[in-house]
Amino acid sequence: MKTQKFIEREERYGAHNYHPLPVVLDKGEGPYVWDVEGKRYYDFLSAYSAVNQGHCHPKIVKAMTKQAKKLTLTSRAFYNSVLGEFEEYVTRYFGYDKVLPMNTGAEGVETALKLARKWAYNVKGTAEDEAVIVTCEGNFHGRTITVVSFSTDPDARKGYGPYTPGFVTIPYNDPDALEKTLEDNKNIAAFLVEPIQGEAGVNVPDDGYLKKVRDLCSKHNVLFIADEVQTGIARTGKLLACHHEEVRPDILILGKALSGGVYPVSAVLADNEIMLTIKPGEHGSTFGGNPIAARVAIAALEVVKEEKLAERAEKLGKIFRKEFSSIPSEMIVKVRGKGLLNAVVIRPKGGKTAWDVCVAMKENGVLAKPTHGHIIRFAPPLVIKEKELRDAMERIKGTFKQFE
Ligand code: IF1
Repeated sequence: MKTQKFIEREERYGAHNYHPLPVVLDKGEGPYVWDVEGKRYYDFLSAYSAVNQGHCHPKIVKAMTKQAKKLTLTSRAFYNSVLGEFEEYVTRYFGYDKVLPMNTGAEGVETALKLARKWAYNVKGTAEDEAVIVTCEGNFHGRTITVVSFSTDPDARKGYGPYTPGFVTIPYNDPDALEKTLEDNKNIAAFLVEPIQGEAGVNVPDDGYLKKVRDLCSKHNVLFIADEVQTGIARTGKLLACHHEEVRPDILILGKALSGGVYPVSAVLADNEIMLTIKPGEHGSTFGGNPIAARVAIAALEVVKEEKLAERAEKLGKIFRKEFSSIPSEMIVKVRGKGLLNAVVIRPKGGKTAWDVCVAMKENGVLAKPTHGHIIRFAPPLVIKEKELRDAMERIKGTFKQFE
């Protein structure tokens, strides 16, 4: 069995920091991936929403390969002929004065935290080293030591102390808790929040939550930082999840599908008052804003508009949730989500868990993975066609029937 050989080799030579589903992927195209046995699957994870434009989107791959043959990396010690084009394109695209380009989502989050602290000291007038940033229970913002310092997930946080100070945690989807924290503590610099909590199991807040966050942050002169690394780039049925409530964060963090999953690209957008608090030499990254990343991101964002991915996610997401709600299975507690970012809460049955359902779905040609044990996230590439979505739904329904 080729699959087993690949798995055993990773087991032997690779760190054990993941427990992947037993499938070895070899090729991807649009909503499909193929394993080393040549079997085809619908990808319902999309690399955690990094492949919104579909696997190996030809326009994005072309942009990457063309640039790769010309100039790959200069560092920011010098200007390059592509970065400015990306900076102008992405700031106009999302409506901000400036962008600070990085590579991974976690680096984007770290950059946003640094901007918030700089702004607190240099603009708001908070005493040096006294700035506090509010985060939410159930958050996921990356894996650096500072970011896991404010994680409430023991698996992400335990054993990595000592932790970075300067963070307070409040319940998610609780405007009153935010208001009380902002009233009680004058040193709050910012509130960092996911418009929908991805890792927590697609935790969708009440309608109006983001609007209340926006108003409270404005009222208390605190920065509203939206982590749209996973919810952004059309995933939830709008270009940004914040757009469902027409709110504009002070700092916007993007990653994942900003590159269509072709290359690590992240970006932090903000207006001048915030962005210019970081002066030359005060922050950076070797690969941040490199020519390939810049070309790839422009192409990835063009695809979002050209292929109307937000509208697709909105329409197909409604079909997904409607079809899922009609599956008569005791294992399905509820389905929730927005656009094509959805999750199903599973009730174990006869010793069978969400993991067993995912293994069985794999056999039926659909790849998805549980998060936090009993929740399965379903997030196909936004380019999936309606008939492909319905075919995948039939396979998912058939899987649950197997557990009846
Ligand atoms: C893993 C899930 C986890 C993110 C948000 C920042 C980052 C992420 C809202 C950091 C990354 C990835 C990381 C990956 C699994 C996946 C994930 F939520 F998407 F499912 F872990 F929670 N903000 N999420 O979702 O971006 O540095 O990874 O580019 O670490 O296992 P990154």
